[in-house]
Amino acid sequence: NLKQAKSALISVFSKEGLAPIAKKLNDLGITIYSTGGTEKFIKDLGIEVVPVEDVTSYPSILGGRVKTLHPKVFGGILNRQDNEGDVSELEKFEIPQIDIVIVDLYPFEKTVASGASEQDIIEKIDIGGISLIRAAAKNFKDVICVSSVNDYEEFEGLLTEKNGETSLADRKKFAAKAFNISSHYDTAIFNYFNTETEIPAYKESILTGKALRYGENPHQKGTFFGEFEEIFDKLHGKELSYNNLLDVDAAVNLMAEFKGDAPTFAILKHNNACGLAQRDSIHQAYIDALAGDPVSAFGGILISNVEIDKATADEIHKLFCEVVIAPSFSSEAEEILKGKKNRILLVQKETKLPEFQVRTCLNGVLVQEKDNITDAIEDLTFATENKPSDEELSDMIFASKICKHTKSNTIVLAKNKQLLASGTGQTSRVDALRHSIEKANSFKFDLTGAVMASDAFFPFPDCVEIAGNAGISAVIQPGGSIKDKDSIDYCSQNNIAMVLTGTRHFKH
Ligand code: 93A
Repeated sequence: NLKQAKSALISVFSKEGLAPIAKKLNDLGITIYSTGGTEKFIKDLGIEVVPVEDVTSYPSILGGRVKTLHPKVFGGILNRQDNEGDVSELEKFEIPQIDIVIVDLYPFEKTVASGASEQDIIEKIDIGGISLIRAAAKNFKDVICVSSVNDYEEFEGLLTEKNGETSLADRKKFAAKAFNISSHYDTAIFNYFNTETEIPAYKESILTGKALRYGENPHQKGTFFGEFEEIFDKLHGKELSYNNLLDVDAAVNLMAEFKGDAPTFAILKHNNACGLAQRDSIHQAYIDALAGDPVSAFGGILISNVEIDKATADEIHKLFCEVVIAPSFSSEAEEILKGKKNRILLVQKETKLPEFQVRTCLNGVLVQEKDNITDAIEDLTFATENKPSDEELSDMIFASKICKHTKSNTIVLAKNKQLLASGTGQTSRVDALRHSIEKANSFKFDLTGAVMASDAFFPFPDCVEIAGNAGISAVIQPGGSIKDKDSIDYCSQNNIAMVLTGTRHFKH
């Protein structure tokens, strides 16, 4: 793929270093085409040169703004020599083949640096020259592009070495240099224009995701990067929104805690469980989950750990809810739930969920392992003399699982495998507890004999005091505060059982 050059187009702002090149080309019998000032310079060297106007049959116009921008010039550069159509078009339109393009661009950066006026700076935005460079570099299979004075020596060496021939590798290397020049040049122009604005440098996304209707709010754009279909079969309903996806994520992670357990139903809002119950039938589990907070359930995300049957679907159908997730739906249940056009029905497949979590942080990302510890009865330390009953023990584990999947600070109150109330995402644990008690009271739950779970230790005995006054009889918490003893003593004196898990479950 050596190629003998027969013609060259030279258009350079700085004529420095050009003389030996022009002479070399002339010695090799290469025809030189050139623009105004460059043409005069070469002619003055006593070297034969064809004005580009002779090729285009058009004068340089608009004070030089348009001199090489012509199909006869760009056709001569961009034609593919192995393409019959291109070759015959060159003949038809009398376009000369151009094998070498030598350009030195208008000195844009230097002009900006000199403190020139805006008008002078704008005039130094090279249009024709940059186009010549891009065209020649694009067509490196046939054309060699010399785009900088710094490359004259290397180029002259090539000409000497191979008597005007160039290899494909040479041409591709010079094309790479050319795009380096053109990209740098345009970046300098961008930087100049961007001094009064603050547009961040454009970066093309390296990932392709699924554009969502919008992000968290309608004025935010949003995209999902992931394989939704790996985890779910979508049976019905509208497109999932950004918030739906986050709730679905929260729901499947929460329900993973109850995999293989008795029928369990959860209702989530804003990523937190607002209702959750475990019963002998999924129908009853749904009814008792809903009873936990029928107000929050409106527009919620529903998830079951077993198949949803007709009886359950009949109940769910009375509720306005966004998404229903289950490992399967009976055919009758599916029909019933499809009765609302927008309601999203998802069958969760047996896929394993990812082991890592990623989120943005400042100008980077945070990656962490998932919280994979689920508190179990055998891991508990009994802190008080008075031991919890079996019911209290299993309620505490139940509450602790919910706690783990609720935004910190969290307090979860539960009884008889039913979530009574939780305080979610509060800045103090006391607030979380107060909120949960108030909420449970508002739905007329009797807290006597209820259990309390906390996602982190109690720094003071205030929480157990408030809980004790509300009738709570057992407390599960990680422990580890230097003042653990204050909380434990209070429990001992007030006939409250306390167990320690040793594991904190913050969720931010
Ligand atoms: O104003 S331009 O953008 N319009 C053009 O069509 C054009 N073609 C080449 N400037 C153009 N050039 C530039 O002219 C070259 O990049 C080079 O910097 C300069 C050479 O002009 P002259 O040969 O007249 O000194």
